[in-house]
Amino acid sequence: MATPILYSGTKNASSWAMRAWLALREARIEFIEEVVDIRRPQRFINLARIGAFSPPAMVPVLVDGNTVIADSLAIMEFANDLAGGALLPHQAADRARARSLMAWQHAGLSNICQRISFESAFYPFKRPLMNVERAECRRLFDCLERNLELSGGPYLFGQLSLADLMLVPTVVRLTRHDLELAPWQRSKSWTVALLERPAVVEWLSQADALPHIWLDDYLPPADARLPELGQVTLHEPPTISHREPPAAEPGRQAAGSLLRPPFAGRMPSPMADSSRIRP
Ligand SMILES: N[C@@H](CCC(=O)N[C@@H](CS)C(=O)NCC(=O)O)C(=O)O
Repeated sequence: MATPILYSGTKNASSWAMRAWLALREARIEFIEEVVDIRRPQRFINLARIGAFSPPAMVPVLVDGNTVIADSLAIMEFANDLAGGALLPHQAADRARARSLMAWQHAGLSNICQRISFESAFYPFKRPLMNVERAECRRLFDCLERNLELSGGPYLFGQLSLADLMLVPTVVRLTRHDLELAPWQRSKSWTVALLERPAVVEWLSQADALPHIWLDDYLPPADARLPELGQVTLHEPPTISHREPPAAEPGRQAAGSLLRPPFAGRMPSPMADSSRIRP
């Protein structure tokens, strides 16, 4: 039988492809990897080629003989099936909990991933996480910590599962933005265990070697407050001020401009489409 082909994505841009790729690797399934360059401008023609055999015209896509699997979650489930179910918990209730976490991530993880692009994990400098992002991280890590407490670790359901793999790109985003994990010691060890897995190391080392993909919406609005984690509570009011920015002086940028110290003059112009979905 022919070896399946995974049409994957640019490694510092495609968190979706990373999940499918990791699941296939961890399930020890042999596959041919075809990296589809999703950077502009070649993005459009390359995705149109994918559209010739996969209606969503997106990556990842796994082609196994006549079977076209056009979604990262479906590829992950397929990998688990081929591995005899080794990548999901054995108990039905645990499997349902694992799939709940996977669905949460697949649906955007309460905006964490829309706000913090995968591309930004590879930038040479990082903006501080905003208050609202830290609050969402607290919600996520409180939940992960409870899972790890229940399972005893080292992974969310004891052994490595699709739920862990699904969250790897988020772990990369957040740890590389220096999220302080001290309040969640079990989760801290869990992130270390995930980031040390050979498949994760292999993907990230290739991603780190690629040219950065600058997105124009990385920086926060100029008037957003960026408080310390200690100031965050789950019930605090929204932190983004809605006051009107002062009018610009003649010949200068308005206060609402995204380019402001400390980044002013240091950001190359954006090269990629920042409007796409990014969990
Ligand atoms: N739900 C899909 C989403 C895949 C996706 O959005 N892939 C991006 C690359 S990371 C893409 O191909 N985007 C093409 C486009 O937006 O036109 C999955 O999980 O596989």
